[in-house]
Amino acid sequence: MTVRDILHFPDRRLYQLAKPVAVVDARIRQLVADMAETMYSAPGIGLAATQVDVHERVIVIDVSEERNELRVFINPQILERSSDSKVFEEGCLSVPGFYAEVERPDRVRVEALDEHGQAFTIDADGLLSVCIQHEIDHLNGRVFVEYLSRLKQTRLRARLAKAERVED
Ligand code: QAP
Ligand code: CO
Repeated sequence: MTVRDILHFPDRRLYQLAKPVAVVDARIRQLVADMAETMYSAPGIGLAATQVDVHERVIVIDVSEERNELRVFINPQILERSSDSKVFEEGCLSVPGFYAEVERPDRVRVEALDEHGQAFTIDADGLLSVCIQHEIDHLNGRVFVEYLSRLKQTRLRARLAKAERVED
C-alpha cells in the first residue's frame, strides 16, 4: 500500500469527469488499498480517485469512530434522494484548512460495486450520506466549494493563492 499525493483545489485535474470501472480486478484493488492508506494517513473520512489523479469511479469512506469500517464504492449510482435536505459543515482533503456549510438531500439510496465486484445497495443518512454525495461530486468533477456564493469562492481563491506564496 502506498500513500498517494492528493491534488489541491483549484487544480484543473479535479474538474475531470471520472470513467466507470469496466472490471474490478487486481489493479482496482491496488487503487482501493492505496486510497484507503491515503485517506487514513491524512486523516480523512472520504476520498475519491479523482483526488489522487485517477479518473475512474472509485470512492473510499470510513465515518466510524474507530476508523475500522472501510467502505468501498465502485461505479456508485444514486437511486433515490430524500426530498428534505440538511445543511452540514463540510471539509475536503483537496481544500485543507477550509470548511463551509453545504445543503444536500438528507438521505440517499446508493447502488455500487464493492472491491470484489459484488453489487450492493445502501440507504445512507447523517454523515455517511453527506460523505457519499461529496465524493460522488468529485467523480463528476465537482468540488464542494462550487456550492458557495461567487464572493466566498473569490475570497477562498485569494486566500489559497496567498498561502501558496508564503509556502514557496
Ligand atoms: C468529505 O473530507 C466530507 O481541511 C471528506 O485540514 C467532509 O475527509 C464529507 C480534512 C465533511 C462530509 C463532511 C480536511 C483533513 C479531511 C481538512 C475529509 C484538513 C484535514 C476532509
Ligand atoms: Co473532497
